[in-house]
Amino acid sequence: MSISDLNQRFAISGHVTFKEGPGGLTVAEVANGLAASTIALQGAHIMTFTPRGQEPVVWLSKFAKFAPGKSIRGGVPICWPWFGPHATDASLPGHGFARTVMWDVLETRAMADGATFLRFGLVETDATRAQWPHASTVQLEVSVGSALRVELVTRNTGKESFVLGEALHTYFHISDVAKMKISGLEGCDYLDKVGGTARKTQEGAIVIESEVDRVYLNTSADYLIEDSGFKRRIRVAGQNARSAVVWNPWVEKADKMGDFGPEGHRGMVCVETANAVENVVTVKPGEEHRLVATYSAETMA
Ligand code: TA6
Repeated sequence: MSISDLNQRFAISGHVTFKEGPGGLTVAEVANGLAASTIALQGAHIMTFTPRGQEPVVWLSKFAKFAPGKSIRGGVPICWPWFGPHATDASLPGHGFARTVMWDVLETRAMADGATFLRFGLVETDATRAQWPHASTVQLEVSVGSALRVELVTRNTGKESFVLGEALHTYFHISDVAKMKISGLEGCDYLDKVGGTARKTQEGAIVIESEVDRVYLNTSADYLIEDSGFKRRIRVAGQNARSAVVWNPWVEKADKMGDFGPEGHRGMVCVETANAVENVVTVKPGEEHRLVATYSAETMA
């Protein structure tokens, strides 16, 4: 659909318009009385989220590359229908294909509380069907208000069950990694992916002083990103999510990736709401599975 068709069908004054964004990507530009957000139709990728009068909550690399078919460094990449490498075929893209293919806009709505609601649906093609030969649909529901609520909805429309891995791979904007700690995962087992894959147990809050790449398993609580530099706490509240991934590439890996920029790793941390590794989900015929994350920021004394 062209940008003018999108605006005719889905723009709402005081809430959302559609335009050409960086790299020629079509974006939904949300601006209401509570927050602003930019969402690319490629990947239904939430690129920014900034509550009114605050620092951005979501981090987007200043060196992000925007191009058709390429994942954007930052924002909320959607890992679907698998997380990390594919279980049996190493030639398939890491974290699945949902973040790099086109999604349609299905609905926009102004909410009674001033938030803006948007619903996107992944566009199936021969290429997606070749990678995921299961009868299914996947939609992303986003509410942009004083909090950002994201719901990834997978439906099994076929006659066979399938196994799904998924993550909302959210990059958070922090003042400095040295001024940040993450609580809520104390006592959880995790797979430490730095230098092998060892199973460990989290003791105390998470402090990041070197590369961190961990999949926490069988989780349930809210996670709090406490940032003494910005004097704020970002709350990550998940539903139907049994894993959490915490990632910061640190210097060497970020330099190799080429889209972080110098010292880029210092201003971000990924805290991902997920179902991964032993927490993958079986979706039965006719069933719907809904992965939910709500991100809100609170001032710290
Ligand atoms: O979620 C953490 C992780 O899987 C890391 O291992 C790291 O490589 C990262 O995601 C980024 O992956 P990407 O494919 O976006 O470069």
